[in-house]
Amino acid sequence: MFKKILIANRGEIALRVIRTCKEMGIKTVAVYSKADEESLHVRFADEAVCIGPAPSSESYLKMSNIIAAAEITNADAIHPGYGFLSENAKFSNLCEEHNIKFIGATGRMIDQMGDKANAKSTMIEAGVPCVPGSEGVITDFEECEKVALETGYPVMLKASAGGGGKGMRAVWKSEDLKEAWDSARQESKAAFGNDDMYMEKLIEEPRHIEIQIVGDSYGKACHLSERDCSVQRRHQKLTEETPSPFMTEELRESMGNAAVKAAEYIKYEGAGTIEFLVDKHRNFYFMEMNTRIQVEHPITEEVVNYDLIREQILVAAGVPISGKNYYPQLHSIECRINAEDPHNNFRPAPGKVTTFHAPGGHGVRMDTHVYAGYMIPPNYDSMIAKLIVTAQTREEAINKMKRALDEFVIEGIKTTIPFHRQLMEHPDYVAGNYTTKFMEDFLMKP
Ligand code: MV4
Repeated sequence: MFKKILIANRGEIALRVIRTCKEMGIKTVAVYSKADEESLHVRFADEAVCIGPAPSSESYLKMSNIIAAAEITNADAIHPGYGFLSENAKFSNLCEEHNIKFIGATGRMIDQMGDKANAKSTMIEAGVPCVPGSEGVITDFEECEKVALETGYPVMLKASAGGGGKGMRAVWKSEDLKEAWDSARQESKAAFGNDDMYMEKLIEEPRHIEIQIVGDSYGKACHLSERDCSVQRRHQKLTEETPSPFMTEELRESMGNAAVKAAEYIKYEGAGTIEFLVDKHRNFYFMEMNTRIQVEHPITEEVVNYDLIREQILVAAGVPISGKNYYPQLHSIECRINAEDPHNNFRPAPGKVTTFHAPGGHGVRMDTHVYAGYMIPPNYDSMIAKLIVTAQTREEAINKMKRALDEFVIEGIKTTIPFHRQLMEHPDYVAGNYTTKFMEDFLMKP
């Protein structure tokens, strides 16, 4: 078992990993930028190393500085959290070259699943349902036209290097295809240095339902059921829940088995998520695979009573998984609290937190690094807390979330608390009747 783990991340996820390490008797090393000198993960860790100035490119993305920090503190493993270098193949390989265990996917696996067209071809081989469309990457516009006719409009053009909606275009009629093809490739080239495109039949008003999986180093994988992440704004998840209000036991079995089949086919090791699009007829299709722990992992932990960070560490240390699957025994909802102003188009609102009163009580979990007097740096992601509530039923969970949000006092900056409070009263949300289109029609009341 590892003696010392360096956490190559910041904020709430760094605290999350440090907490589980402490429970496992594993020493911890925090890395921090100059802007994070006063951040909690620095204080909670056994050791802390400053790896550079505020900009991420000079600190949390600076591979050489992170490896150096691991070397001088003699860490035998690195946990990357999510974001930053968590899905960077070069960094995963660099850790391996330095004999430091990367608690995540291998560089080869990251490359294989990060190339979306390749990931899809792999899933087709594995027998996982995929959206009909092109066989891999489209070479030129002539083929693009041909595939669109074969697929049938509307179609979705997607960047193979993409993710999160960049380089993606919905095309409803053939006369719009050329402009979409050119602009999507241009956007993808600019964002990822790669303009490989693939095409799919457009799934109208889909739900985003993802399956948590864990694979061990003996070729075994299991699933821990679903998370419904359909409430998104500009491809940013705002709130997630499990079980999905759209799920049936039969659909959960089919999606869970497909996710385990995919994980075992690629011999996936560690925690991962298979994202699916689900249409109104409850057909599900592979969308993307994430080879990291995700922001929303706590709702799964709460309903199946399982520590996913602990499992990541055990699997990385060569411990086999039990092999059984996990099904929700409760209902859990997560609200992402961002330093943004929901009354002003969710624009970022960094600054100093003067008051921070976190909610508590039965079934309330608060994953945050923020405290009264903390200065929210403008350099990083705007998420400052995850409020997670868990109850016997969805109705009780929604009531608990309303009560917890009413208790939650943050002064000195604007936050998305008012948005979440209104969401919990929105009739379609309360009815569980929402898709990825939901936020397009959501209007904040003053
Ligand atoms: C789709 C789709 C409809 N049909 N693919 C958005 C980013 C990336 N995760 C893939 N996405 C989509 N792919 C087909 N064939 C609709 C979306 C989509 C979406 C998916 C999940 C969550 C939110 C979304 C918001 C807009 C579009």
